[in-house]
Amino acid sequence: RPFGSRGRGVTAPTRCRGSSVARRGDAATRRARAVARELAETGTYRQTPAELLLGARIAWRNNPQCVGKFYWKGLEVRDCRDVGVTLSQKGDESALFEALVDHLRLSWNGGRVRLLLSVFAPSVPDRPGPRVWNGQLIRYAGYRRHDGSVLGDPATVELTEAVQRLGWRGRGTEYDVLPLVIQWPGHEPRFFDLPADAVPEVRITHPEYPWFESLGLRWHAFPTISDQVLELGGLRYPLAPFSAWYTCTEIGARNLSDSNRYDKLPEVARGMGLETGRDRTLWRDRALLELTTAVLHSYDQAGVSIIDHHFATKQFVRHEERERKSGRTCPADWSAIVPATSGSTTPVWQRRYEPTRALPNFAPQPTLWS
Ligand code: NRG
Repeated sequence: RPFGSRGRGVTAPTRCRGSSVARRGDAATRRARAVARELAETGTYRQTPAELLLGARIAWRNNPQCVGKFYWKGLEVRDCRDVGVTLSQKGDESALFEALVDHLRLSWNGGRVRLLLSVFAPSVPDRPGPRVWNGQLIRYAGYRRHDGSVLGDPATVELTEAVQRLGWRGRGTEYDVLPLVIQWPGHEPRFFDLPADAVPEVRITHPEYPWFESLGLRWHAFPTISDQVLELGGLRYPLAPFSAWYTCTEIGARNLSDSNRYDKLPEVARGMGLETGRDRTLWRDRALLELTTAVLHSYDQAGVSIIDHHFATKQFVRHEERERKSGRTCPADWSAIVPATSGSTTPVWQRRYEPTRALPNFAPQPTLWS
């Protein structure tokens, strides 16, 4: 492991281990009784590391939005439940920040991106758990200009403005990484700039078009969803950031190309010499394909884990089969599973899914800043 996860202060996170022994009915009954007792006495209970690990994996398996669930048993969990928790109601934001930075370094893993979830303090009676404002730990700022256009990522304009109201000032480039805003509900938020080594990025080049590099496109190496609450065993963990690798279409066929995101297709098409005056030349489709090709190529060249949508959807179908053999259904939202481009060429296109809501799971929660 290139980066240590331990040794920073008294509340160093520990890793959960899988339970190798199947629990017998009587052990489960004893555990249920102990939980009931703890609940009656304290209004909450503390899950064991094994419960946390298995619960988090099942929460991922239950999530209908994710095409990558084939790997649910490979999820690693960092137990950060005691990080930043202080005797006073107001917890320590700096300790949370350090642990979040560690999460990024561990997930990055030198380019071999890890499937990693860090679980912070749950909400307990009289003390809601900590939150971060950011939808992902690494995201680019979006600055609204006077003429209504946006510099950077239009998806983060409101968050960027909220962070600016806290006193943050970005450099004003197209790819300014937003600071992390950490808040214990009921207390003032604090913001922290991420250190550069925790924000690995990939510059986008094309395998055949040398001019592509001069477009100056880039993206962060992997996503880390940080605004969803983990609902597990009746407890709520409002800060449980989750990292895994990207599918190339998320970046090439959405983040950099959506007309309400970076909107780069016109520039790519111009570089390719396409006629952009008429839809019927299919310039958007052709530019979209080359942009996605460039994303895949660049991540591969940089040695950063990424998967293509054909492989991802084949694995998803294998996951469905495995679930069926285990006697389970596979909750899924068709519109999230079918990739943003070439949908009909993938095996999920012909299939139908039910986005059944099962627990444990990850769920959106209201933003703290608007
Ligand atoms: N489309 C978003 C990320 C959503 C989740 N995708 C993942 N999750 N791959 C984006 O940033 O483009 N994951 O945990 O790997």
